[in-house]
Amino acid sequence: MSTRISHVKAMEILDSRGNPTIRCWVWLENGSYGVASVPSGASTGTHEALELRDGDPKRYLGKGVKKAIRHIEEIIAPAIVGLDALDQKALDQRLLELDGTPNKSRLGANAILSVSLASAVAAAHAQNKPLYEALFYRPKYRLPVPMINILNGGFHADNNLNIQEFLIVPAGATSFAEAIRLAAEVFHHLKKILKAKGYSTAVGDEGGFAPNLKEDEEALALIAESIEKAGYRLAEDIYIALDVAASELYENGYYVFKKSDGSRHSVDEMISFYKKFKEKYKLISLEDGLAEDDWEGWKKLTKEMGQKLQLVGDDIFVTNLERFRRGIKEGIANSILIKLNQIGTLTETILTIEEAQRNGYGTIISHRSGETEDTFIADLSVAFDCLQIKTGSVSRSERIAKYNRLLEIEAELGDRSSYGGLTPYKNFLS
Ligand code: 2PG
Ligand code: MG
Repeated sequence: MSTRISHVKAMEILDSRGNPTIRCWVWLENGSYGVASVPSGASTGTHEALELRDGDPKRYLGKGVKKAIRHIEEIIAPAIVGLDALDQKALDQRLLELDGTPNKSRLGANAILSVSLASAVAAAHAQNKPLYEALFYRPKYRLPVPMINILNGGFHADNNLNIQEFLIVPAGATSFAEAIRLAAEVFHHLKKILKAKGYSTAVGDEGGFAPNLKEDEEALALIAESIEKAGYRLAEDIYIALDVAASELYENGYYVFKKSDGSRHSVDEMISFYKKFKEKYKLISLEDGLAEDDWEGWKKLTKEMGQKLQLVGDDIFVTNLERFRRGIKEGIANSILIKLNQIGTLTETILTIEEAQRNGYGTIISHRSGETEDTFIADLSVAFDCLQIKTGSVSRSERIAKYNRLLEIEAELGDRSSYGGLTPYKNFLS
């Protein structure tokens, strides 16, 4: 039976922040089909591929995606009908040609990505394989270490924390299921501790708590305390990581703590904060410690801390092979955050993952702060042996959907799987 694409449909749905996004269906001639929904960021890098919004103030405050959907149905669909869904590269190549711009601004990266992913899902269904296996066959797979954002700040919460994400990393667990259990227990202990101190236990965009605190560092102390209260050892069972999302703090060469006291900090001061956090809280991973175009600062940060700390490039690389290659050449970071919608096709995303792996960079598959119940990224992380995934807290169903999918994959694989554990951090443990 033929795995050629027969038709494509798309519709406007809502993401976890109540903003419109795209859900797309790709059908094959043999009757199989795939569905995919695309996410949307808040702290987006300026070098990301373009997310096309209608800009019509009468609908969804300008955030509608009807134009992107029209592009799918009127421009993309007629051009891809007849292509074989098993040949993802050819499909994505056709999508790139149809768009013809460097940042997918003609058709919209949201439109293009939804088709690219829905077709990959359709191909998996047609072959009657789980998605991870259809994406990449391995005799044995490794489950990623979850980086769980249990305290939210920055653009993801209306509190006074400048740092966007405070994450726990249960790398000392022996399985993915155990990692999730540890994380959930710490989450509940953190809630109790916050409550006892009279802090808010309401959650932010990614399901982590979003209290007002005395200062950012207090979040680290509270998390360390909740790890201990839960009966685990900091930096043995569970580590702490940060995503500072520092592009959002950057102004005229300084990093400004806009959400708290408005103080300005140089690159050197930022690096000394990170050194203190490494020392006091045994920080294992730091994402976007500096801004997206602060290449000189990043070089310095990597030189000074890259031997003992995972330094993750998100906004600076934006999953873009060109920017990432420049970073590799200039000795910037030692790990890359991978977001499908920063670049806009599955094939380009895979090329960036493979480039990272060839160059000894860590790879973290990531959600966006605006998500849907789509679980594609869970399978993606397993298929390409990425060893780390960042997909929010252990609350809010759009986050849990990914963790639940990984639990399912681990159970389904049984002896054919192992857990990433300390492997991705082996250079940073001393
Ligand atoms: C990030 C992401 C996801 P956003 O900065 O890493 O956590 O946030 O999707 O808002 O860019
Ligand atoms: Mg980030």
